[in-house]
Amino acid sequence: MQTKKHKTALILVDIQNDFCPGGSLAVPEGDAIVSIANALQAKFDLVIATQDWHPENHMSFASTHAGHQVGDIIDADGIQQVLWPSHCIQGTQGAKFHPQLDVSRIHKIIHKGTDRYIDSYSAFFDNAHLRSTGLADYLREQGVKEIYLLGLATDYCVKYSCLDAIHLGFQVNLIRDACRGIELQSGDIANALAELQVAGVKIITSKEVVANSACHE
Ligand code: VGL
Ligand code: ZN
Repeated sequence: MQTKKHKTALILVDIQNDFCPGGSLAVPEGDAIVSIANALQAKFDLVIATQDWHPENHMSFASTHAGHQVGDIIDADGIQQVLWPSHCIQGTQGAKFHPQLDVSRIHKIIHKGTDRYIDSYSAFFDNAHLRSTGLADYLREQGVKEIYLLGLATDYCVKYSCLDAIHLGFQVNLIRDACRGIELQSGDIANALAELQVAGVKIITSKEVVANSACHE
């Protein structure tokens, strides 16, 4: 019998209504990843999902800042902050997981962006790296050394989650075809993938996940 080298976790990033078509910060084809997310869950020891989970009047909302528009970039204590439409407000329909997402295998949900005064793209830390969400400790307690990420959006939350995970010492895989990006500027998705690869993230496809898991069975 083959023993597994280490535990693997799948992290489902922000598969929420507001990031899907019809939502307030809709990512093009955001809902196209849901069936892949569902199909892959059983291949992993652990499944974790994140939710962008903002209070009303969050600092990342353009509506919070008089005289500002969606897409403006402001300086927030030395950190550049893009201003977004209001999205993923705690407890609202827009903050819920996409209705077709299989939530029955999710072991833990991580909420982020809960502090009104600071944004949090990463699943691990706020944008100033002041506060941890507890995800890294949870993964280590569970014996997870390697993580796989998919979800929304490639050029924001997926990207910053991957970068933090690399710096925390995890082996990191991004499942490319199971992510979609916002592409505020054309080229943002390609640039994010290139930057992640240079940082040490393995860019893979869902087919490879399925093929590799078949070898271990
Ligand atoms: C996200 C913009 C604002 C994301 C969250 O999930 O990528 N993007 N809040
Ligand atoms: Zn947000």
